[in-house]
Amino acid sequence: MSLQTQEIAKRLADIRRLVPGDGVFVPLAEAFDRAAATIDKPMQLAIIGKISSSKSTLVNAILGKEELLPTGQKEVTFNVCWLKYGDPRADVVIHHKDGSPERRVPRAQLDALATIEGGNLDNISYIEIFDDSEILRSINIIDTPGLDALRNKDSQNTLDFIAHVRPDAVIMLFTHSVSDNVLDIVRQFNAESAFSPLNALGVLTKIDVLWQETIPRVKSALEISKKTVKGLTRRNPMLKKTIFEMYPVSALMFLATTTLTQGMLTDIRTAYLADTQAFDKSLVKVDSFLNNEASGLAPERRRKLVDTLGLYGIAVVRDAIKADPEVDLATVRETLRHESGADAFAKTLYNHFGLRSELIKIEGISQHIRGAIRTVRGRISNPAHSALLAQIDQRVADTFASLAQEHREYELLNAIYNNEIDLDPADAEECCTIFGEHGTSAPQLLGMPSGSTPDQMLARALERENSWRATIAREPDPDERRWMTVVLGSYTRLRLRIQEMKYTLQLARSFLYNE
Ligand SMILES: Nc1nc2c(ncn2[C@@H]2O[C@H](COP(=O)(O)OP(=O)(O)O)[C@@H](O)[C@H]2O)c(=O)[nH]1
Ligand SMILES: [Mg+2]
Repeated sequence: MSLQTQEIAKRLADIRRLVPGDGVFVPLAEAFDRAAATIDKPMQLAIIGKISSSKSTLVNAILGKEELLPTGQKEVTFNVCWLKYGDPRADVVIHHKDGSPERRVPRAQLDALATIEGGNLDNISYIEIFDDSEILRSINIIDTPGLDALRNKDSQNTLDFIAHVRPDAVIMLFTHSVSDNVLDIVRQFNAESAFSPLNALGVLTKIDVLWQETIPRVKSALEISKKTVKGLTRRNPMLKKTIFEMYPVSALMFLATTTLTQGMLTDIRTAYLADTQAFDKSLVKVDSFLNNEASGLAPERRRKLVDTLGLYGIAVVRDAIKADPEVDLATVRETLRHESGADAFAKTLYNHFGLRSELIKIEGISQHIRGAIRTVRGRISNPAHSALLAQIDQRVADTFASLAQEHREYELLNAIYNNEIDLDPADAEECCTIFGEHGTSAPQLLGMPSGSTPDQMLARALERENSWRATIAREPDPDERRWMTVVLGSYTRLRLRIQEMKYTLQLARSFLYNE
């Protein structure tokens, strides 16, 4: 927990003491108690979408673990899995709906869930799984079974769980055949909670399948799917209000950047060089690839390639081999990563979500408490209660005011990404940089090479401050001045932080090295 968050936690605890625990104040007391219980926990990120929309595969790919979450149609996949930071060798914990004690079982036994639970799968509320991937330190990932009208029970399970946990953020998965069904879900989520571009990302999944279905295949899956995304957002304006951006991703290929082996790369090279024409032709359909005897590969190896990469993944690897027959595994993995759409998606996941996980969480807490204040206000009839509530309201506002700058940055970024504000490209780029989209070290925020000295950085920050101040002074349009002031505020805050760090560094040097 950062110092800022600790400070907020302390202040909220102080305000909580003012809130009576009974009568009309109960919802507010509950909101404060909930805040106290969650503020030091990692951000909770839920993955939602229809069944088989690639949710579990995407989570495995993000974590770089082939089999962490079961995929396909195994029984486990019909349950909510809550991924937390911990020892990957630890038992998984099965939590029950009826209050019966939780059950710990070795992770390897998860596939036999029905047997473990004596067939009573309906009684499972969620399954806790531990892993040591770095991202889980700040973000817990909640993989849900999927929201489908056809599987009403599991959908209800997901909704109940989400209502209970109130995730701070979501990734919503869409397949290219986006049905009204998914949009209904989005609508439902929007009504029930506070998802907005600030805490929700969209993913158009299985773009490799989209490529497979598009004839002739002259464009890459990314190019084809970018069009699909555009069409989708144009036809469904509410998507824009609900998610930050929709990223096209093939989770299978993203995962293959972990699972592709040297042996598989060699197999593709062998098969391709054995008969290039037969190989190219076989990429039309999965069956043709599996039946391509000219490849010289045993059938199970062909199967393995399709399962790991999909046809499009194989085509991408083939193209890499075409361009350089000696291409190595690391290069191929990098190409796959790019063509899978993972580069753009992961960048946003880390920069937009990961680095802001505390802010997003605190935003959620702030909204929840403010909502509770409004509820209580609507029920109050006693003037003394009314005065007390006003006092609490003021102190809550003061507490969250320190977040104002970060929040404004966040909103402005959002407006930039959604084209709601028309900046010239250089200004937009500067905003993204100073707001941390390219990394959050001081040199990165300033767009300077690492290794720049504190004095160089101070000079740069000051120069940008002065330049923005002058621009603001010349700007007649108040709307323009508003976003410029946010940028100016960011430079000022950064300059003060660098100064403070420089001073601390000097103290440390003199103490440690007598310099
Ligand atoms: N071709 C292709 N198949 C995928 C992709 N992602 C997942 N799959 C397959 O689709 C099925 C469902 O995936 P899963 O991750 O279990 O979906 P979930 O139900 O949303 O968790 C599995 O058989 C996956 O191997 C993808 O990007 N491309
Ligand atoms: Mg799943």
